Amino acid sequence: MGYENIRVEKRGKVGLITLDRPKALNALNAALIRELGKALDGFDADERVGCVVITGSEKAFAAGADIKEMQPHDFSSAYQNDLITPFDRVSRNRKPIIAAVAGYALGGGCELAMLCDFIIAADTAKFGQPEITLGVIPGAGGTQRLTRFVGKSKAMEMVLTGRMMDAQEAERSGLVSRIVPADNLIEEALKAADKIADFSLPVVMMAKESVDRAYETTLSEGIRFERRVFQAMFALEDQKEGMSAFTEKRTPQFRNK
Ligand code: CO8
Repeated sequence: MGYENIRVEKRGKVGLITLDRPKALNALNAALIRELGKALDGFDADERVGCVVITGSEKAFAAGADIKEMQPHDFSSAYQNDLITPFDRVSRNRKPIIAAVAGYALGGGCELAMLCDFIIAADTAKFGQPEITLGVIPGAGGTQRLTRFVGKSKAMEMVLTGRMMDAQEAERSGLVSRIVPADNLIEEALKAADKIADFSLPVVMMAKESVDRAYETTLSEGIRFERRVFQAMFALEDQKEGMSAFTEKRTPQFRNK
């Protein structure tokens, strides 16, 4: 499939997706969201890919859902041509996804970044949920995920006023894992992704699944889940290799088994 709204490439074991609608600041229209799902399907099925990076441009990761495309909807058409459910595809990805964010990550753009497993921000990044200024509320998890990331007070202020957060505030609040200079953003995100892709893929996938459980269940159930997964890992060749390599003082060669 050819892509018109994103660029898709492989850098070694990393799948790199670049949102590419520069004239609309990477606004997320239905076609872009479809293409994003298709690209993620491809990387999830490709056993040579161990991690994915989603990025945008210097000016915008994504300035939100495409307002011009949404504007004509009434309730019935918004419901029937549901833009949001296909967006959930990002959170169902089994391999890790890093969001590399420079510039604006607003509305659906902020929600897309939060659907990824972690966010590396350029020092130019700006996060916000400005939907209230358009007469709506966030629709792809903004009121829920932002609140879990930054707490009620800050999330409430951002959702109710539309105020943006800069990269420093986003890091302080726990929304992003770290800040890097804008010029090094892709390099740093790819470096982190490469590191992940060099580990055992089933272990990486189960680590991601286990951390995600923390958002879905009670502490005691999450701990029980983690313990079973930990014990099950002793059936993997990669556990034998990882622990043997440590005792033999050599670098492990994981075979993803
Ligand atoms: N949708 C459509 N077009 C957009 C969007 C957008 N979200 N954002 C920017 N553009 C377009 C502008 O219309 C403009 O196009 P044109 O040149 O044809 O007029 C072009 O991009 C450049 O934008 P600006 O001239 O406005 O650039 P500035 O640097 O002056 O301003 C801003 C940058 C501050 C980012 C400004 O463009 C802006 O406020 N954009 C809208 C931000 C916003 O409100 N986002 C929330 C959208 S609603 C939403 O995301 C709901 C999500 C629901 C679920 C989503 C599931 C996918």
